[in-house]
Amino acid sequence: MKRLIVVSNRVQPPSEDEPGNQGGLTVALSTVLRESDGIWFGWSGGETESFTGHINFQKSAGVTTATVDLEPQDIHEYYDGFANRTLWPLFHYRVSLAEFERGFVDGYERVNTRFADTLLPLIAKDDLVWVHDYHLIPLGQRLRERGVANRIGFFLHIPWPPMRLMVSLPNHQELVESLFAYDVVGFHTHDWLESFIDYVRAQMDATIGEDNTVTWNGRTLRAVVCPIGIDAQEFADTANGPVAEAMRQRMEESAGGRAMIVGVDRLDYSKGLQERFIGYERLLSQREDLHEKVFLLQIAPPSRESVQTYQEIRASLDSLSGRINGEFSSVEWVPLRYVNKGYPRDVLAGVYRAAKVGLVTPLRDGMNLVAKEFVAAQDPADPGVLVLSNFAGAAAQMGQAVLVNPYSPEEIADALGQALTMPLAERQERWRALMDTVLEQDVMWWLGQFMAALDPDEAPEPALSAA
Ligand code: GDG
Repeated sequence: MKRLIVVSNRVQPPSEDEPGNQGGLTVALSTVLRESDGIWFGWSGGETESFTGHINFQKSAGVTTATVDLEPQDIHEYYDGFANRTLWPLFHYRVSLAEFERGFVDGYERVNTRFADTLLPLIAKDDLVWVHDYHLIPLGQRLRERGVANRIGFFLHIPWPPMRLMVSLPNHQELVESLFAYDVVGFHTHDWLESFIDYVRAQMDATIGEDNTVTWNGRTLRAVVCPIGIDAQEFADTANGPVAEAMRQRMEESAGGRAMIVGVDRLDYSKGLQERFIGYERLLSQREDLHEKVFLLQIAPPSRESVQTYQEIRASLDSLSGRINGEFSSVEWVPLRYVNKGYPRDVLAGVYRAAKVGLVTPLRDGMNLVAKEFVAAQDPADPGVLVLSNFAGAAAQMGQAVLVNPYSPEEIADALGQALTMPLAERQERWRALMDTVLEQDVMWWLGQFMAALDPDEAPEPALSAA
């Protein structure tokens, strides 16, 4: 087995103390890193006055991590700046929220170069290198410039925008050209892959060969569709476990016989929270019969709080939730419970299980793991209903959910009405089909698909078009 080097902006090592409380990605990557004696490299999240390239090695639950601190200016320009204020909004189709500043580009290039210089001595001849996400698009090219001839793969966790949006990025060409340093470039869905292919065909005159191999300027990459999953069996077990069960009971008691609709999202404008609240408000206006009988629990831990657009969306949600509760609450009923904090995964599993409806309505999402977690946590005998945005990558695999246009308050209200009254047999039928997919195309499946494309010598390559 070849050694794997994973590179991502932040490193999320497995925890020895709380093995049940880590995300599927951590579990999956850790398995391969442990088995291949690999390294997980990235930013520590910490600051240093002056970048030295000092690597902090640690071993956690058998996984070696290697992290570096960054300068405040790096964090401002690379992370808060180009990654989160330019690429994130643009790649989520929100050009008007994207900020284009040369200083951000400089910081992004600088940090990617620093990552490459620091990582270079750690790479041995046969290592496989796997770079993750929009923070690090140019890293492969920086490594090639330093003589790295290893197989290098890149996986994008967020959407790839349509070509006509992509060209609004002043340095779009340079950024996309740098992807040709990779051997494999992975996307969650055919839609994102097609947008990428449209771009390279129209803007770069690249040649598209069989199996989405793309050749430009003498370099060939292979674009693959590889939808990420969760550790579904483990999550289902967690939802059946004691912590989740205690939480489910607490929720049931506090619901007092009312049907719970649940949303769980990082507080981010891509998740469609404002539109969701307005859709729920529409339901309450239209359906007086549901008053006192339902409530929406929205868990939304704050994220990227130093970015202004995130402060604005938080303020807007504070005001919307106040408006909804002000208008509809009674002395005994609060229709919207809006919570700005996070909970441990096993507690979350109990919350999902207590819910009659999972409301997942991002305006754009690369995949969306909450949709899959909600399904995995349900009780097969009495499963809740998933209401899912058409514009989440997950919709490509989860057609048995009640699919909605997340921009339409009417569609959200109608879907909630349908979900709340769906007969048991239909709920079971839809859930079984969703659960089969979530179990089959889980996070280890995703990892196996990508690794097979990255290292075709090692494993016979399975079909990559299952989604
Ligand atoms: C990016 C892409 C893609 C949320 N609140 C709590 C909590 N969470 C966990 C959820 C879920 C994860 O965070 C969020 O994952 P998503 O996939 O929904 O969204 P992003 O963070 O935007 O992730 C996305 C993903 O990368 C993977 O490729 O699917 O499209 O945007 O696991 O459960 N976890 C805990 N407490 C919380 O309160 N423990």
